[in-house]
Amino acid sequence: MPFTIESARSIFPTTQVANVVPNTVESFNQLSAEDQLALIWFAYTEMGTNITVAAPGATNMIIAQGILEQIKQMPPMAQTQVMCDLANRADTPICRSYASFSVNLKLGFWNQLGEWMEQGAVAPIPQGYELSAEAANVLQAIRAADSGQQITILRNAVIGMGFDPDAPGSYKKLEDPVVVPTEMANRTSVTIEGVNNDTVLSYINNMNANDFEAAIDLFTSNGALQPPFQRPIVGREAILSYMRAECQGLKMMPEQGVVEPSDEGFTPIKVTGKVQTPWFGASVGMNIAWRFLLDPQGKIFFVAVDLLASPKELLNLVRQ
Ligand code: 45D
Repeated sequence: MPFTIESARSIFPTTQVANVVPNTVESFNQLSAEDQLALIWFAYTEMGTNITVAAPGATNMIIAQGILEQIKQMPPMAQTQVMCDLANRADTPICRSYASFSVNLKLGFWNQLGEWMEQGAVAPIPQGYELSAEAANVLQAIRAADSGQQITILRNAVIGMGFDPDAPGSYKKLEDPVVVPTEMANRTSVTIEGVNNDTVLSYINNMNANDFEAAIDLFTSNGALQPPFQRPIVGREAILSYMRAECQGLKMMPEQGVVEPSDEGFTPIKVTGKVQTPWFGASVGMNIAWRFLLDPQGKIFFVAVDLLASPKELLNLVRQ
């Protein structure tokens, strides 16, 4: 076999990804908890002027409701302490529960706290809070990023909070409710300039229909999916649970692509376009590349999803 998962990761090596995301999150994580909370507050409220957050209906907020109510009943100082604990990854019962939340539940949790902070029901960021010089730099980096990069920075900052007793990400995550795939009659089908490969088209169409079982059937049994800035997730079962947790309600709008000649039967295909998350709907279109490697049977051996450095990258379909 000419490829391993590791070597497949570097197909289409000229693809420029948004390194501003991991770099900014890394600097963010060095800041004090107070700076982190204030910075996210500023970034979030600034973005709020042109973005409407719509929490995905499928998120099981019930699981977080008890903790949210508990926080709401606390005196303001204690509320601030809970939020600082989350940012500090302190070992507290609330921080442990938070770590067990799914990504969507973590976002929904903070979204609720944010609303309450705005209404004054939960301690707000003190008026006139002055960011440290380092934090001001991080905020500046967020302002300079495009909206798709901004929401990815916010998301990655939020999912790293809380206390995971073992290695990061090792906590068994509570699962989001499974959504029913879109009925056949109501499904959409995409066209991609330069690509009419059935596997690629079915992948996108099934993902847009939340039909993860059908999407997973397109992978080889040891196939892998690599999300932006992450290691590949290997094997159908692992990919399926990832999709159930993180792909509900995504809208994928591929635009163009290129099919490379095969190498011992393995075909590299790059597709670029936009993806919308249910959290922000049509107000944020993320610039995305999919780098597929299909095996000789036309199954997905590997697909990387990249958040692109700039819109210009949408046109980078150069051959390897
Ligand atoms: O600390 O083909 C306050 C895959 C202040 C799958 C706050 C994919 C205090 C395969 C404001 C209250 C999934 C990889 C905090 C494709 C404080 C595939 C609150 C790609 C924290 C295409 C902050 C999918 C809040 C992609 C509420 C690229 C922040 C999906 C909320 C990307 C932030 C989705 C939110 C993204 C961020 C979603 C809701 C980036 C959501 C981001």
